[in-house]
Amino acid sequence: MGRYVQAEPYPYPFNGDLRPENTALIIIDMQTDFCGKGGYVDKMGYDLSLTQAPIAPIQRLLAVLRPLRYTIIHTREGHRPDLSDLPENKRWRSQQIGAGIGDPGPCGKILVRGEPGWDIIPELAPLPGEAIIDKPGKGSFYATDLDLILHRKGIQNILLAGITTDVCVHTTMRDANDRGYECLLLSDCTGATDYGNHLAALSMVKMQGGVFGAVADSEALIAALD
Ligand code: C5J
Repeated sequence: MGRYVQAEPYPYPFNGDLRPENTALIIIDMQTDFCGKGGYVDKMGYDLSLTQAPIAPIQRLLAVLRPLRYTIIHTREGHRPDLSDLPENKRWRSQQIGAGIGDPGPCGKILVRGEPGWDIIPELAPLPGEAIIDKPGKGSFYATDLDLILHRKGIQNILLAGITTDVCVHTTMRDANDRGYECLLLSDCTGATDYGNHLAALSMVKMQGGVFGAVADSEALIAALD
């Protein structure tokens, strides 16, 4: 028996043990800086429609998962106001592309905690009781208490949504996979600053029999929960 999502390259999860008690949806970095006008990604000149595309699918998924009492976790990439946790090379690179982290912009200081651009967009605002992980890097485990929280909750399966597919979502998925979590990347609930990179990121997961886990769209997940 068991409960499986029709996913690629294998029905997810591998053991059919998909329950609210052992499964978390992690929504990565749905912040104005990554998908809103005047934010970091906008300042870099990328097409915002690509990083905005997952907003509606994530909203629909939350409407299903929240009443079923699945664990929902949100992350935010950002740095302390004194930038003491911002590596010099990360700052320098961002300056080269015209969106210096810590510099003032239309949404406040770019990627700085507490600034308007750093906040999660209102459409996907966390509800009380949903953990928010503040991270200084691309991965959600590095320099955070995410692993501790997941262990305390007994989470085995991680559903991944958010932006960007090829950067923070992938880094988190790879790290989660190494830690033994069974991961599902939700293709329509993620987006990248380049559509080709989004597709490549999905493809990478599916190599070697699912080297980092599996890929499905949110419809397939919702169908499996019915
Ligand atoms: C990036 C992220 N792309 N959230 N951050 O710098 O993927």
